[in-house]
Amino acid sequence: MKRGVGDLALFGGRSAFLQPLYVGRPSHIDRGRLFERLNWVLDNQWLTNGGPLALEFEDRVAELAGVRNCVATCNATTALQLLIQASDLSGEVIMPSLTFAATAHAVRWVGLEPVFVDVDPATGGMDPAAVAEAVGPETTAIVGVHLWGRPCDVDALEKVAAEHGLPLFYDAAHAIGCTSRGRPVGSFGTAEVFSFHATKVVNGFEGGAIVTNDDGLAQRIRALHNFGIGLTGVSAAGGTNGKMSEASASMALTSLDAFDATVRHNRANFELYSAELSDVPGLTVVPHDREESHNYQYVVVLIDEEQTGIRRDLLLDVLGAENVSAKPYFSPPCHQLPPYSDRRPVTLPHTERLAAQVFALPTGSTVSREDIRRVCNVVRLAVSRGAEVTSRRRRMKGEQA
Ligand code: T4K
Repeated sequence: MKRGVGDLALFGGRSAFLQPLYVGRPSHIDRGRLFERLNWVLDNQWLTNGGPLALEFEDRVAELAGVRNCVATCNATTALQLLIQASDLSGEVIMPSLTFAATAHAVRWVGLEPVFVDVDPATGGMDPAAVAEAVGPETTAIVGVHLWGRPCDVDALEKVAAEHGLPLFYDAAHAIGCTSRGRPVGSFGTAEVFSFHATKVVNGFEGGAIVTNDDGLAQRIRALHNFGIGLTGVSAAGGTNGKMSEASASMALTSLDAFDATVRHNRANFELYSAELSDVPGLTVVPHDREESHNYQYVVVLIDEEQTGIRRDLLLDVLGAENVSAKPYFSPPCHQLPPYSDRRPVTLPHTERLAAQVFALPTGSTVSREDIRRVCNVVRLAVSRGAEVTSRRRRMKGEQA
């Protein structure tokens, strides 16, 4: 237990953790079941190209999302590209800037232009009023992001999209198993995209999926993710190789088997973090709607520098010295990142404020209650003595210079 600022590892104390504690550590996996599936794949001698395990995974994800179609892919970035390519679009795509760069890069990679809009300061979700304002003659689609697994204002976005006759897609990379008014994420808009990257609550080493009730769209995506084979319509679009392998499907199915247990663990972690940090002035553990289902895969915290006297990045340095790898998801926001920052500058005040305040703390099934108590001990100490930590750090830097 650290009691004074001098105990912090940044100032010479002993690190709270011998081994690094990561955000995004892959969750526990039933190795017996995984190896059983991999053995089956090897016996079956069908390793990719729409293999039986990838198809089984697609059925299970479609059911979870409450839709008719799921196409599993090698990752979510490719899934977003496939979705846009299969929709035969050109022009500008309205999206939030407060997201992982992949959302914007996927759009740009297929020759469209991301147009960034601000978020609702209370939720971090894309602001539907800002979307309505941004629609112009070049707008070809809207992409919402269920940031940190918190669903967007889906009804309001649906309305804006319908008014302007635009397709509405969701980047649901964080949001498998989450609901909005009891309806599962995956069933909103024209189509949604999940990520099954190693760091996600369901992981296929790498992996992604597009889910939709649009049968024609699903058919085109299925063809495009296999070099365009079987396409007659938009065959000019060619195709790519975006398939999920049977090795990934083995992992993804085994991870999906553990989904409920992983979420229970994540939820208990989230509640412990909230209890430990709720009375620290200037810190907010971003809450989840208790009426809805949530996967709790990110524990997201906001820090108010004015109230605490310590900047988010200095707090991350404090944690880093303790061997705790907290992550500023997502900072800088996309509009401040190359190649987008080279364009005409835009100002998105709520996005910029949240991006300066946000960080994610380690969670997942490998993070124990004792780990969380130790992380919270450091966070409480550094934040409650924020001004002292800041001035000591400045002195230290001055002495080193
Ligand atoms: N849209 C959104 C909104 C997204 O957040 C993402 C991805 C995408 C689209 C695209 O999905 P994919 O194409 O990836 O399917 C990580 C992930 O690589 C990325 O998938 C994820 N979002 C993003 C939020 O997080 P980084 O740059 O933070 O990765 P990295 O290597 O720093 O690892 C993150 C943490 O996880 C570290 O603390 C280390 C730990 N880790 C990582 C890996 C790979 C492990 O402990 N074990 C591992 O195997 O992007």
